Amino acid sequence: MARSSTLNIAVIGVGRMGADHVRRIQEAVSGARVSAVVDADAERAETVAARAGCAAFTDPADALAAADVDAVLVASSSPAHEAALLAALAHDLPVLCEKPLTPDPASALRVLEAEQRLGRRRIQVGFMRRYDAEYLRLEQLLRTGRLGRPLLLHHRHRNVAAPPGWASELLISDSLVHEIDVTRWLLGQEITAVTVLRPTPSSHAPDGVQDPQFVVLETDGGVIADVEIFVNCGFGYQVRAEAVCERGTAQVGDGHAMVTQTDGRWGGTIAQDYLERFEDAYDRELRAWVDSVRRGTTTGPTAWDGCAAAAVCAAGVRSLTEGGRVPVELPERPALYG
Ligand code: ISE
Repeated sequence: MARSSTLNIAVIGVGRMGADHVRRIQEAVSGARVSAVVDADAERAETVAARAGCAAFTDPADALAAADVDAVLVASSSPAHEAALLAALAHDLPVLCEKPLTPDPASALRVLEAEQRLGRRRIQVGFMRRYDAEYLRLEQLLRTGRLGRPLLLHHRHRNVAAPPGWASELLISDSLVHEIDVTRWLLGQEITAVTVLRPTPSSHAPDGVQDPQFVVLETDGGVIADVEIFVNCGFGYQVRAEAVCERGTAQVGDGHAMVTQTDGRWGGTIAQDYLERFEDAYDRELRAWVDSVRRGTTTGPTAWDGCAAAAVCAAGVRSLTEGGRVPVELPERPALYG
């Protein structure tokens, strides 16, 4: 599409994340507008559409057939991603799809194959840590080689409380999936095996939910990455990473934007959720996506990145349920993804 014209976006799924993206497109992104919103909950779709001044649909197919849709943002629940992605590809529309690409490797592969049949990249996956200023700095530093070869990564990923009904597997496929992507991206390596260790669950975790989990990822470059994933920690939203390299270490995510000292104490505040902690990263991600689509290209994390992450998640879920170290069954990387 011509750079000067406004990009018309259909947002599929307007729960918490999707509604925030609608607001973001209206308030923080130039060169784009929301032309349609879709949600299985008609009332919710109508409410968000009224605020955005656009059309409301309950069926993605109807929205994608509309004349004023140039691009699609998928923010529905992950089991609904495959249908939405295949529909967008059938219309040859660029898509930004929230993570995970799909909930399992088989459906991720079907999406990957559909994009390959199109012969060009149309999908960007919402691995938004890659747009966070601190993570970007860490990636750039590692790339310069100044710290030498990376040996270990330590990740911490804590949420205040998981949504009701959150199962143990979702800690892997919905939360840990970020660290899986960050590890691949920071190192430029593939993850080859996963071990999930199960400490005694927190008494604040719902009955039967394994929270926290301690995960060990092994890469084909010989790096070990560990991840504490704790989604009912109660006190704040924290996402941190430390790279240990041959000549030094680098750490991001401490969130010490401001430290106050008064009355014999020092301290700061801890963000309470990801929309707050990663607000700038989401803005940067959306702007980058809109800019690339308006230039007629697709950049950012690919469907292959989504597919590789799905393979690692599947190994993680097997390790969680069966115990032990599980090798990752990674399909061959198709030529389209370089
Ligand atoms: C959520 O979907 C996210 O993407 C957050 O970054 C993550 O911290 C949270 O655990 C997920 O549920």
